[in-house]
Amino acid sequence: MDGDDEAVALGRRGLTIAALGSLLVGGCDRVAGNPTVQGWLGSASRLSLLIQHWLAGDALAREYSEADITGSFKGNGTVDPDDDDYQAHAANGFAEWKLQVDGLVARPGQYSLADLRAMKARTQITRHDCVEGWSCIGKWKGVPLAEILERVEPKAAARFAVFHCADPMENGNPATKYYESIDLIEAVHPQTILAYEMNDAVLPVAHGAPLRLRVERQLGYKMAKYVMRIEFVEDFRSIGGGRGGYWEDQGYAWYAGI
Ligand SMILES: Nc1nc2c(c(=O)[nH]1)N[C@H]1C(S)=C(S)[C@@H](COP(=O)(O)O)O[C@H]1N2
Ligand SMILES: [Mo]
Repeated sequence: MDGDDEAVALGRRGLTIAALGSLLVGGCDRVAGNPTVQGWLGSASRLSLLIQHWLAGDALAREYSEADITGSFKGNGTVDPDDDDYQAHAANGFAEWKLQVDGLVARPGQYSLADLRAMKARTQITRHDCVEGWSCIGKWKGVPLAEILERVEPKAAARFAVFHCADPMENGNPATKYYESIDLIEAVHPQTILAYEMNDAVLPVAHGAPLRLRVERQLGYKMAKYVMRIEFVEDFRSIGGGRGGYWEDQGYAWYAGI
């Protein structure tokens, strides 16, 4: 682990893991009285989501040691996006690439890889479980998604983060690009990161370069590779097939908790 990984404070504005924990203990009154939390969790339904998530078993996914890392981590699904824009960025080492963050946020932003690398980083060695029945252990380094939320400030109506990816899933057809979504509670979980490194090297194209999501308590298909844009929304019914993700639209569960 990196030195600065230890205390994953959820930001300058004071929303820390400890604060989230005390919300559970302290109950609704404390939330209602806390204007920082109110901005994100402004409604009773969001608070109940928070409580459900944090009470649903172990809060952190297991982390492993260097010795456990799988020798050749399988690349699955798309391993080289069939998209001209993406290929141009890849040819250029993603030097001109920027992550777009927009939707229901107070301050939409665009972040280069250098910008993301300058933010707080987290490193974690975790097991990736694909719904197909295989698992690999890998080491990931990236920026906690909570850091991005701190910067863009989701509005009270925002409930989900939607990850728009570069890769078309059917014959280069841009209407079939991979996408995924998680709720804001999962978004601020300390192990939810946007990874730009894998096993101490720059994230390879096969594994989602330049940036891929890690959501360590859920199955592999939630972990969007080739993330180009994060959109904050109130609901995802108008996106893609309306079920919150490419595989969800084919019938997989939206909540893929392990
Ligand atoms: N953009 C995008 N993200 C994706 C996929 C994909 O095809 N495209 N496949 C998903 C599935 S099913 C799995 S198991 C993992 C595979 O990640 P890996 O290639 O690093 O093993 O990525 C997930 N994220
Ligand atoms: Mo998967």
